[in-house]
Amino acid sequence: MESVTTRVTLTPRRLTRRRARHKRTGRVVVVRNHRPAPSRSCESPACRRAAAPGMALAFPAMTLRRLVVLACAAVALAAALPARAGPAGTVTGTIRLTGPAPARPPLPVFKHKEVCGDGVPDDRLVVGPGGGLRFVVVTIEGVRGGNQPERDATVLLDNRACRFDPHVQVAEVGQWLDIRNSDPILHNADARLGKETLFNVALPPGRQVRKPLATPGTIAITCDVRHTWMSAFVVVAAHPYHTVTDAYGAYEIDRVPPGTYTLRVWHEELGILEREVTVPSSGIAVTDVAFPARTEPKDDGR
Ligand SMILES: [Cu+2]
Repeated sequence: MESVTTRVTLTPRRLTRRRARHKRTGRVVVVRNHRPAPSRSCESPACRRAAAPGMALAFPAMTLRRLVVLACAAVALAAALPARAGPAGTVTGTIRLTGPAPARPPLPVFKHKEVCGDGVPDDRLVVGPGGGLRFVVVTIEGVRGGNQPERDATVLLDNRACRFDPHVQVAEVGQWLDIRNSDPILHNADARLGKETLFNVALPPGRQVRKPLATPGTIAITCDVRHTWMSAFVVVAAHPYHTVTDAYGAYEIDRVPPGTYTLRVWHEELGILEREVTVPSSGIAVTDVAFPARTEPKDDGR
């Protein structure tokens, strides 16, 4: 068979097809290196260098540009993050109620039964497995030189199924409280810090309002639309060393600078307990706390 030589320029995919075809016919194909034509938008010096013949580049010009943008974004993000200076430990443990768990029947509903039903769970004293207490606020007091509060963050208090959700939460000074009504009925949020009324807002269905959290303390919130069973607490801390216990009564506070501090435990009905805790430079300090049993629901006069 006569051999024929042809000079062509092919893309890799077309080259593969052509080679397969001429392998059968015996025709020889001489292929020059294929180089994509420079983009018309390639006008910067860096881009022209990338497209110049003979240059061996690891990334196309557009990828380089994206890498530069990503690097700048990473530098800006690192500058925005709070400093994590020095060693830090973790404080963990369980908050329990001693003795048998008291019976807490659902709170009776007097209004809007078509939405709320005949009763709602009593979140004011929730005892889990092993006596673990839910909705206990745990804070570490006396940390000097630690992280500052994370300002401008937002926490949410929802009105859902005729309850405030969550029943207890912690925020930090300088943050915002969003209050939303996800129910198809009117609610209200009457917020008090001690004897001072912070705000009192009506919440028609679907409405959401935002309030500043400017002062440390425990904010008690109720619904004045004759929903006497509704209550919530927002504890505003002046530092980031806080948490709320889960359904097992467990808690964990991490990134605490080493030192000896006061572990403060607050429950809306059981009161306040304090323990000394020594945080190591790394690792975990375990501190369990137990409240004495109390069987009678709190009489809040409502
Ligand atoms: Cu309500």
